[in-house]
Amino acid sequence: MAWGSKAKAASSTLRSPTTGTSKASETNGDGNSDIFWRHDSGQVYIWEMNGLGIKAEGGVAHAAVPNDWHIQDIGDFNGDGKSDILWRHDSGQVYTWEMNGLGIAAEGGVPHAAVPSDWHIFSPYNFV
Ligand SMILES: [Ca+2]
Ligand SMILES: [Ca+2]
Repeated sequence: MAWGSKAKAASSTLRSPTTGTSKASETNGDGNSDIFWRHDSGQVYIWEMNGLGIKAEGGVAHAAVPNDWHIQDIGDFNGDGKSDILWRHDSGQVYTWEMNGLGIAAEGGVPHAAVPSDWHIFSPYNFV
Protein backbone atom coordinates (compact mmCIF):
# COMPACT_ATOMS: atom_id res chain seq x y z
CA MET A 1 0.00 0.00 0.00
CA ALA A 2 1.21 3.47 -0.72
CA TRP A 3 1.60 6.17 1.84
CA GLY A 4 -1.22 8.75 1.73
CA SER A 5 -1.15 11.33 -1.03
CA LYS A 6 -0.62 14.12 1.48
CA ALA A 7 2.39 12.26 2.83
CA LYS A 8 3.80 12.08 -0.68
CA ALA A 9 3.47 15.83 -0.97
CA ALA A 10 5.27 16.20 2.32
CA SER A 11 8.17 14.07 1.10
CA SER A 12 9.14 16.81 -1.33
CA THR A 13 10.17 18.85 1.69
CA LEU A 14 12.04 16.00 3.35
CA ARG A 15 14.39 17.31 6.00
CA SER A 16 17.78 15.90 6.76
CA PRO A 17 17.47 12.88 9.00
CA THR A 18 18.37 13.46 12.62
CA THR A 19 18.12 10.45 14.89
CA GLY A 20 16.56 7.02 14.66
CA THR A 21 14.01 5.89 17.21
CA SER A 22 12.48 2.72 18.52
CA LYS A 23 9.35 1.93 20.51
CA ALA A 24 7.99 -1.17 22.17
CA SER A 25 4.67 -2.41 20.87
CA GLU A 26 2.69 -5.62 20.49
CA THR A 27 2.32 -6.22 16.80
CA ASN A 28 1.63 -9.96 16.52
CA GLY A 29 -0.88 -10.57 19.33
CA ASP A 30 1.14 -13.16 21.28
CA GLY A 31 1.18 -11.05 24.45
CA ASN A 32 4.91 -10.26 24.27
CA SER A 33 5.86 -6.69 23.48
CA ASP A 34 7.79 -6.23 20.25
CA ILE A 35 10.34 -3.62 19.18
CA PHE A 36 9.44 -1.15 16.45
CA TRP A 37 12.55 0.45 14.91
CA ARG A 38 12.76 3.47 12.68
CA HIS A 39 15.92 4.30 10.76
CA ASP A 40 17.02 7.87 9.99
CA SER A 41 16.24 7.04 6.35
CA GLY A 42 12.58 6.52 7.24
CA GLN A 43 12.59 2.73 6.97
CA VAL A 44 10.74 0.84 9.68
CA TYR A 45 11.65 -2.58 11.07
CA ILE A 46 10.15 -4.88 13.71
CA TRP A 47 11.57 -7.40 16.13
CA GLU A 48 8.92 -9.83 17.36
CA MET A 49 10.25 -10.64 20.80
CA ASN A 50 10.12 -13.79 22.90
CA GLY A 51 11.82 -13.01 26.19
CA LEU A 52 15.45 -12.20 25.45
CA GLY A 53 15.21 -13.67 21.99
CA ILE A 54 13.88 -12.46 18.67
CA LYS A 55 11.16 -14.79 17.34
CA ALA A 56 10.93 -13.07 13.98
CA GLU A 57 12.14 -9.85 12.44
CA GLY A 58 11.80 -7.92 9.26
CA GLY A 59 11.22 -4.64 7.55
CA VAL A 60 7.65 -3.42 7.27
CA ALA A 61 6.60 -3.63 3.64
CA HIS A 62 6.07 0.08 3.15
CA ALA A 63 7.88 2.93 1.50
CA ALA A 64 10.26 4.84 3.78
CA VAL A 65 8.35 7.36 5.85
CA PRO A 66 9.65 10.94 5.50
CA ASN A 67 11.09 12.43 8.68
CA ASP A 68 8.40 15.08 8.93
CA TRP A 69 6.12 12.20 9.99
CA HIS A 70 6.66 11.22 13.62
CA ILE A 71 5.61 8.14 15.56
CA GLN A 72 3.39 9.86 18.08
CA ASP A 73 2.32 6.84 20.05
CA ILE A 74 1.23 3.22 19.94
CA GLY A 75 -2.23 1.88 20.80
CA ASP A 76 -4.67 -0.81 19.73
CA PHE A 77 -7.07 1.27 17.64
CA ASN A 78 -9.10 -1.58 16.15
CA GLY A 79 -9.27 -3.74 19.31
CA ASP A 80 -7.66 -6.84 17.80
CA GLY A 81 -5.06 -7.15 20.58
CA LYS A 82 -2.22 -6.03 18.31
CA SER A 83 -0.61 -2.63 18.69
CA ASP A 84 -1.09 -0.04 15.99
CA ILE A 85 1.07 2.93 15.09
CA LEU A 86 -0.09 6.52 15.43
CA TRP A 87 1.76 8.88 13.11
CA ARG A 88 1.60 12.66 13.13
CA HIS A 89 2.91 14.99 10.47
CA ASP A 90 4.50 18.37 11.19
CA SER A 91 1.41 19.86 9.49
CA GLY A 92 -0.83 18.32 12.16
CA GLN A 93 -2.20 15.47 10.05
CA VAL A 94 -2.79 12.20 11.91
CA TYR A 95 -2.37 8.78 10.30
CA THR A 96 -2.56 5.22 11.59
CA TRP A 97 -1.11 1.86 10.71
CA GLU A 98 -3.09 -1.13 11.95
CA MET A 99 -0.39 -3.74 12.39
CA ASN A 100 -0.48 -7.50 11.98
CA GLY A 101 2.89 -9.01 12.81
CA LEU A 102 5.51 -7.61 10.49
CA GLY A 103 2.89 -6.26 8.10
CA ILE A 104 0.37 -3.44 7.92
CA ALA A 105 -3.19 -4.79 7.88
CA ALA A 106 -4.67 -1.37 7.08
CA GLU A 107 -3.57 2.26 7.04
CA GLY A 108 -5.10 5.63 6.55
CA GLY A 109 -5.48 9.18 7.67
CA VAL A 110 -7.78 9.88 10.58
CA PRO A 111 -10.78 11.68 9.01
CA HIS A 112 -10.30 14.96 10.82
CA ALA A 113 -8.81 18.30 9.93
CA ALA A 114 -5.12 18.72 10.74
CA VAL A 115 -4.63 19.41 14.44
CA PRO A 116 -2.42 22.47 15.12
CA SER A 117 0.97 21.71 16.65
CA ASP A 118 0.09 23.45 19.92
CA TRP A 119 -2.22 20.46 20.61
CA HIS A 120 -0.25 17.49 21.96
CA ILE A 121 -1.23 13.85 22.14
CA PHE A 122 -0.85 12.69 25.72
CA SER A 123 -1.35 9.01 24.97
CA PRO A 124 -3.98 6.78 23.41
CA TYR A 125 -6.31 5.44 26.10
CA ASN A 126 -9.53 3.54 25.95
CA PHE A 127 -12.05 6.13 27.18
CA VAL A 128 -15.32 4.44 26.19
CA1 LIG B 1 4.28 -9.75 20.30
CA1 LIG C 1 -4.71 -3.30 16.59
